[in-house]
Amino acid sequence: MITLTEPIKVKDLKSDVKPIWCPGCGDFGVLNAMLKALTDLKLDPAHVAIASGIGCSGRFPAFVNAYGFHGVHGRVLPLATGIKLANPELTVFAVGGDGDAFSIGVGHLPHAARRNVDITYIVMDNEIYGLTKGQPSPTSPLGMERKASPYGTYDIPLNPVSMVLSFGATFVARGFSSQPRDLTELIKRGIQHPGFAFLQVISPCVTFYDTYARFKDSTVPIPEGHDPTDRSAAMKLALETGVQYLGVFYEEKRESHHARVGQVHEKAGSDFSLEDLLKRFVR
Ligand SMILES: Cc1ncc(C[n+]2csc(CCOP(=O)(O)OP(=O)(O)O)c2C)c(N)n1
Ligand code: SF4
Ligand SMILES: [Mg+2]
Repeated sequence: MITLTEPIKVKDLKSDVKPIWCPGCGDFGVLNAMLKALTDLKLDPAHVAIASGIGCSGRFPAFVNAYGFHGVHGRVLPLATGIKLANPELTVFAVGGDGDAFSIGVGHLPHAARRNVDITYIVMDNEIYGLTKGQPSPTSPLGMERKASPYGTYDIPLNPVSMVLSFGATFVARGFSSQPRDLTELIKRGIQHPGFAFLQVISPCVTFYDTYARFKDSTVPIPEGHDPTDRSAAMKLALETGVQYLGVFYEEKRESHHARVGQVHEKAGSDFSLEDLLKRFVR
């Protein structure tokens, strides 16, 4: 984490590109919380990189005055992993939507988690495909009736938090875009976590599936006394169906992916040559 000696203001971190999200979109709350987290931690924007997939949420990097890469649909995690490996000094974010993360891109999630890639992954979960006008996503609730599912959806939704816990992620949290102060703190903890920090952020799509009222009534803070180093206790909270808990479910310190990769390269030393490796395996 490379920081500035002088404070930096939120306005300095806003790019000249103005968000074109619909007024009231939850993604505004996530962007504001992210900008506040970056300023609170005095992160040097010249050492911050934000990668994204495709979707309304995928537009995110364009609005921040830092390095950004709007990648292709579902490939944000390989992209962010590559950025971190190439330059471990950077603070790296992966951002995107529930479709990007849990549908087309879901194959990358277990591997980023088990590798403990030192990035903060923020999934703006609106339980729908916003950009493509409201098709059901893997987190849409059973029976959701919208224009693209007029008779109701018939598949049960994925549970992102329990899924990522089972993949061995070392930091797992859930926030809500309409609780900016708590969300800022979660993002700061994710940045400071030296490994894969996964944040599911409830971020309603006011245009195609307005869930503000539902989540206002069904979200509660994680109970005081929860031990975030206990993965089974975290799993129990994640599997709760009556309410949606907000806060840090789980946190564990474990060596990061780039640290281990660095050690292997050091061990291989001058014997390591990509050319030799290719000769051995490519005929
Ligand atoms: C390979 C590929 N398949 C399909 C699409 C069409 N597409 C664009 S965004 C999107 C879904 C976005 O949903 P989500 O990730 O939840 O983001 P949101 O818009 O809700 O923020 C799809 C299917 C695409 N761009 N590329
Ligand atoms: S369509 Fe939905 S997700 Fe996309 S900008 Fe509008 S409110 Fe946000
Ligand atoms: Mg979505």
